[in-house]
Amino acid sequence: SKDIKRQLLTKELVASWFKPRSSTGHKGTYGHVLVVAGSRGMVGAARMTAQGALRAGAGLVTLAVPQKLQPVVAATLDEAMTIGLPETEQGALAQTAREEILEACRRADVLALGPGLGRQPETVELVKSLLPELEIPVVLDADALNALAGATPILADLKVPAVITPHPGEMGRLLGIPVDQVQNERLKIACEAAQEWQVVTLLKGARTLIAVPGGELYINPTGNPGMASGGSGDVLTGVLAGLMAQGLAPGRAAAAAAFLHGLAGDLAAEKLGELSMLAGDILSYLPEAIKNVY
Ligand code: NPW
Ligand code: AMP
Ligand code: MG
Repeated sequence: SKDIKRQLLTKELVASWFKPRSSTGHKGTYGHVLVVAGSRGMVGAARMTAQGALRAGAGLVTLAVPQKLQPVVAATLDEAMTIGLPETEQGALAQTAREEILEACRRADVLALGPGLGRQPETVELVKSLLPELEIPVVLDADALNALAGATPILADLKVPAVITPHPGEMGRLLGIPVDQVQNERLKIACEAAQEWQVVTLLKGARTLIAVPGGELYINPTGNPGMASGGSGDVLTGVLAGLMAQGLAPGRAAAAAAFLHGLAGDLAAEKLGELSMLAGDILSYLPEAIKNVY
């Protein structure tokens, strides 16, 4: 791993990946993100993912949730379209949601899958049977990753570009190793995961790492422990999918998302303090963070 090109992310580097919006651009130009997320008790994860994609500049966002959650997400998210999917008695996605998700994917440019889905066996089976059928790039986070613990060949066999965004706990589950081991060998583990599964691997936590298969290893300097509270990662997943929808390659999209998300967190901490800032404040400061580089 000594020959891997390490790059500390900077404002200038991230800025160089963005091109100005064409003056004649329309919403179709900037891509359509499909977010499949949420379950009873984890509605916020779904909403914050969709809002992250919107704030990152996606042209259209559709949020698909278990059907009983649709009224509440529709009523609280003006800019996103919503879909209600078949659900289990416990309010998580049912296996029969598969065809409807694939149908919605045909109208989208990128799929963000996982935040707040929960770990019910039926939802786990849904995720595992859905992934081999995908035909658009995908961001896998949270319970989509938990569903793949012990089933990582599904990751390696994906026929579409993919980014995984595990926190150290999720990475430990995926690899079947303790969290300490992930933290003690973050660099090696991120690079090996990217290489082995051929997916862009964004390993979260202080100094988030982004390993691109056969390419760069980016190190993110932005962010602060004020971001260590519920929902922060869900926002990141949305931002990342929003950047991919606009045409950034998955590796650059992941690196730019980590940088901008951390910068928004730093601006929020500066104004509100690390203790009181919320994940929703990361969303509120994203425009200012993005204006810094774009
Ligand atoms: P420990 O024990 O705390 O030290 P889980 P989750 C470890 C949804 N959410 N460094 C941690 O370690 C998510 O989207 C919904 C070291 C523990 O072992 C998911 O779907 C919200 N260790 C679902 O909830 C808001 C770290 O990982 C384990 C670490 C569960 O996701 C909240 C915890 O991970 C949430 O986003 C680090 N940096 N980070 C909503 N409002 O709807 C984590 N660990 O069990 O996967 O729990 O991350 O909360
Ligand atoms: P999640 O655990 O999925 O909610 O993701 C948490 C998000 O907050 C990730 O983007 C982390 O990188 C970020 N984060 C958490 N703690 C810190 C920290 N101490 N320093 C910088 N970023 C952090
Ligand atoms: Mg998370």
